[in-house]
Amino acid sequence: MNVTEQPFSQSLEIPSTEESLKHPMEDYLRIERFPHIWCATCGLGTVLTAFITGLQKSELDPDKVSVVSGIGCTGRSAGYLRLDSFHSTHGRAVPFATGLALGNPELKVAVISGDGDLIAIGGNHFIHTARRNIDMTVICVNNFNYAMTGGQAGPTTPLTANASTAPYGCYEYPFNLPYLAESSGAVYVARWTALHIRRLANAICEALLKPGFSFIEVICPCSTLYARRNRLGSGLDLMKHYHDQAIIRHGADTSELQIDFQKEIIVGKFVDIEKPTFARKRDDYLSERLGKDYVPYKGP
Ligand SMILES: Cc1ncc(C[n+]2csc(CCOP(=O)(O)OP(=O)(O)O)c2C)c(N)n1
Ligand SMILES: [Mg+2]
Repeated sequence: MNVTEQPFSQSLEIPSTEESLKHPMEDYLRIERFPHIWCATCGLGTVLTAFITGLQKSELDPDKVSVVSGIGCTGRSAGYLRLDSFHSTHGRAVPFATGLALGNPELKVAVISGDGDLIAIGGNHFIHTARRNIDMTVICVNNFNYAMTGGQAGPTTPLTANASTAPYGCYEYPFNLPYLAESSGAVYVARWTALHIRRLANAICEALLKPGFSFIEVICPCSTLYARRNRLGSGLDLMKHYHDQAIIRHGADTSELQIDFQKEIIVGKFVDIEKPTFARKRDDYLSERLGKDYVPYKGP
């Protein structure tokens, strides 16, 4: 049969209405929870898209991937993913994820949470989990403030930036997160912005496949609080700022990655090293010390 004889829909392969209405990421999303709570031009949607893309690229079995979030706008990410996902308590996403990773070594565990959740209330858990090189990927969405609770200053708010608890501008020194992660022991450290969607997705894929504690900071627009209080326009204006001010510098010295208010943002992959994970180190060490008396834990 030549082309002219084919029925129209067959020759052009037009999908059925049901198929065409299906979102390409629907299988990974809890659509029944939509509409989501995020503001217009917030960057969290693109981060979630990058996460799903990175997960697909990694070819990990979604049944063996678990995502944990803490509290906050970013903390809602886990709940929108159709995976074994957990919305844990404030600051406790990382210890919750540690329990999952150690209890079931077959799982790949990822944490998606905010700067306040991971680095303020959860800061101690963060550094010790990196130190122990627990096998997990931590994605910190850094919008420079506690967005959900009204735009308070947090541990990453840049000097001079306005926040609801810093009406004359922030005068506390912020953390440089890639430096904190590397010096605490992370084996993979990268920073991207919500604009670098493809590079971010690739980094997420790499981090998920990396054994040990991997860390990605994502600089993300908060349009309703951070941008408004600082008169920076909409989330789209912040994306334009990332476009103009982000400089890709792979392998940069993490001690030089401080972010100053509305100044350049160094992005890239900074650390990618090999180091035995907590579980590997424990098993090797105790097998050597105890011989046959030590039975390594293989999971449930
Ligand atoms: C124990 C406890 N303290 C305080 C809060 C209030 N609280 C909810 S979200 C949040 C800040 C979250 O900030 P961040 O992690 O940066 O997330 P964002 O909303 O900016 O994405 C705070 C302080 C809480 N829920 N529980
Ligand atoms: Mg925040």
